[in-house]
Amino acid sequence: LKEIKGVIPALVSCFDEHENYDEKRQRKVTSYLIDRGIHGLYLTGSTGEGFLMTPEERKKLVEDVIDEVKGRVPVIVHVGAIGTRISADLAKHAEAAGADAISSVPPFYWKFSESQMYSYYRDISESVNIPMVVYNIALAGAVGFNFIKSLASIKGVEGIKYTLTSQFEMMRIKEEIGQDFMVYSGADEMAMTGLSFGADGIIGSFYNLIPEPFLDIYKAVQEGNLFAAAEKQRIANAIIMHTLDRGFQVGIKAEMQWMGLDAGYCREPFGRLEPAMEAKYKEDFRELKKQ
Ligand code: NAY
Repeated sequence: LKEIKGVIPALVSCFDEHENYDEKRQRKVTSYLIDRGIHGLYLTGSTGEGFLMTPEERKKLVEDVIDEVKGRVPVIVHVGAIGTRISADLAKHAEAAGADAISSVPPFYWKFSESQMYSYYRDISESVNIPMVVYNIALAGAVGFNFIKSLASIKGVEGIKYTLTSQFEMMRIKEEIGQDFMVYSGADEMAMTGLSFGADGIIGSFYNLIPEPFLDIYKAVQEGNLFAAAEKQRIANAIIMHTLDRGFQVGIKAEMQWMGLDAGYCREPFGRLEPAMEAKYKEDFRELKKQ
């Protein structure tokens, strides 16, 4: 897992106007992002609308993307589902398809106990020989520091994607679990501070849309140039805030289209951009992009 670092888009999943998975668009978006210099890809996560896809669709997307990537960048596959059996099956498939790592949110909805969540990560990790990245996000019920520590003792659990605003924990994870335990910062609007607090990489939605300022931020933080990194973050955040107003899943795909990259549409119930607001939204985006 130590090789996977830097700017990693949580890749959008491409659907056509009838919500069918669209391989052609998916391959195009994949190669386009690699050409723009991103360092890895994270598939079928929150941005990738993974929970709105069937396991078969998830597997097909994973195969297509890995085939398109052709080893140019590492690929992490999010295999999270409520049930261990489904996740382990997705994990085994990801490994066979050539993924470099898997990742998962904890099982959610029924408020599973820590011991149940522990068995979930243990059983999935045991089913494969590639590393697991725990995905800590409030949407699935965030887990606390002590439990992260206990998950880190499972063979195969080698990192965490930390999508919470309590960034001081990233530093603590590195200090108490070990510098080799990989930390990926998951809040795009705090990429700069996440990296400054010791994250090895950033995984998020907006690296599909505007990877450039984040590639600059990553480089600037590595060089210790925090003021330059903060300035790039400020510019990126104006676009993030503008997009969050409309719901980022729909907003990002619309904006990608305006930049000449057709990533298709979202699955329902995310909906579409309302035609009445489209012109103003587009104009504001163009202005922000000029910065
Ligand atoms: C994934 O799996 O798609 C992600 O890593 C997405 C992480 C995103 N967080 C949430 C809550 O969805 O990229 C962030 C987020 O869109 C961004 O920080 C804007 O708030």
